[in-house]
Amino acid sequence: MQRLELAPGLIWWPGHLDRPAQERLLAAVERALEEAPLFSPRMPRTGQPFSVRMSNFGPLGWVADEAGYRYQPFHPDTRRSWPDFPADVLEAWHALTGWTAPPEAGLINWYGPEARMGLHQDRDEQDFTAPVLSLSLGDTAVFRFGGDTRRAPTRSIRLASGDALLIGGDSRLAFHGIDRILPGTSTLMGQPGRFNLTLRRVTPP
Ligand code: MD3
Ligand code: FE
Repeated sequence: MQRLELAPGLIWWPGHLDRPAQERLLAAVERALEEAPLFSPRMPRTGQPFSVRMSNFGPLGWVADEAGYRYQPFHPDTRRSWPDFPADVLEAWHALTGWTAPPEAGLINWYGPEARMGLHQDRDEQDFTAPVLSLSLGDTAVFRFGGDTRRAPTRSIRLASGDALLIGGDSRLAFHGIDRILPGTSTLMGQPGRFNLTLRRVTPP
């Protein structure tokens, strides 16, 4: 399969998951969401909700509210532990990262037709030596990435259903975001929208 290095440490596998694997992963995500429903994260200070809705699996989940951005072991609304990682997710992590330790956090992002994610850095983890792995399901997204400062030039690629993206090394602190999704570009779900799963280590080695 094609493996493209978009920048040092930023590796893209278009179509890593075939259609049956996408269907299995989608079913696992839907099962997790019955236990841990999508919540609306809010901007610290303002309390303004994100357009992206979220949930998590794994021991730790990323949450955002007036108190700030953080990882915590329970759902912000139900207060229950996050669901376990599906076996397929752990398998993709080990196969693509080569990391021995399993992921600790599995953020589930849901993009409706109007959702977007502004340019940001991922820096709420205590360990930046471990990579981040992203898996996309459903409608194609316009993904933008740049450098370590907000002003650095950016490039865009389209992330389609089944694509995997590994972010590590010199790209780990790159600014990135989702400009928009392209509703109706995938037949995986019966409705427009996109799931992105990001798998991360959070605590120091
Ligand atoms: C580049 N999610 O959850 S995944 C996020 O498609 C996030 O939902 C986007 O950015 C999404 O924080 C992009 C790809 C990704 C994830 C982490 C990165 C790209 C990254 C960290 C550093 C640089
Ligand atoms: Fe991010």
